[in-house]
Amino acid sequence: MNRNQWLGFGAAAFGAGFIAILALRRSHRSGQPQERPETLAVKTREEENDKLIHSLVVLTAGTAYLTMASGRGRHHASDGHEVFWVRYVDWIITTPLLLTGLGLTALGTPFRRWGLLLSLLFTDAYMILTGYLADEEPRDSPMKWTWYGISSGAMAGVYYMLWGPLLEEARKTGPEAEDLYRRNLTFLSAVWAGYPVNWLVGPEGLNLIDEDTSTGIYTGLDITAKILFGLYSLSNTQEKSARELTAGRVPEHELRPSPAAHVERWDRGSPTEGDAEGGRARGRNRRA
Ligand code: RET
Repeated sequence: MNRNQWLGFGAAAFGAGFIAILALRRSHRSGQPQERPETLAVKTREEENDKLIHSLVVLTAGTAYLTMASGRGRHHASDGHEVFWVRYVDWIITTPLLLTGLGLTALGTPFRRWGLLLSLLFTDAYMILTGYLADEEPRDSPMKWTWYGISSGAMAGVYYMLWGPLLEEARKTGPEAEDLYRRNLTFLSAVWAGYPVNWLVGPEGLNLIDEDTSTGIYTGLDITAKILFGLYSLSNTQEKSARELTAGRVPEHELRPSPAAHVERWDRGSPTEGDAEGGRARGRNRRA
């Protein structure tokens, strides 16, 4: 297939993926404990988050593919090569959304380590921006490799935060959250690693593979990182929610539609009640 056929295929796949993600329901799952009609009528907060995040990701990517397939979303850099800038716009929107979903799986609530979550999203956006700057450089310029190195360093930072402090937080959230986080993280880490490799061997980098092949690989990676990952992550969350709802372990304020409003507070404890660590531990327990 040539480049334009791949792009058209991508646009169609994202259209279908968008519908598939919106249509995925807990009730259709077989081999799960039988749910009562009351629990089938509601969603958990996590299910709602996952469905919204993954449908926005797929919608964004589908728009980028349609733009590219219709011959737009690209321009000529200073040495005349084509830059598909819309890819970077797509990635700078979708990758932070994907990491927010993963981060929420680990933390349960963003308030626990919001600085960490923000740093993760910033480092990720920085990785995409510097990758774009690498693509803008003339193909024989040493600055291309400088930006590529900086972007790869940022990617290492993203992996460090995901496999270090966030995995630790998932452990504290509970065994089910840790299991879900580990599975989603493994999937995501494996697929994301393909992007800098495709860039490196493609026309942007060492030019070992041609434009058509490279576009085909990006299409496959994008479908896997967004549609397949979205369906995988959402169905994992739905299974976890089904177990929790059947066991009556979901508090009212976590249900959607929510019967009661709930304000999350960060309780550090008063100075007379002990040290800062004590306050933090109490905050954690109250949430769990
Ligand atoms: C670039 C080239 C410069 C070096 C690095 C890169 C990494 C890109 C990544 C993109 C991920 C995109 C995803 C999109 C789908 O939602 C910019 C290719 C490190 C990791 C997951």
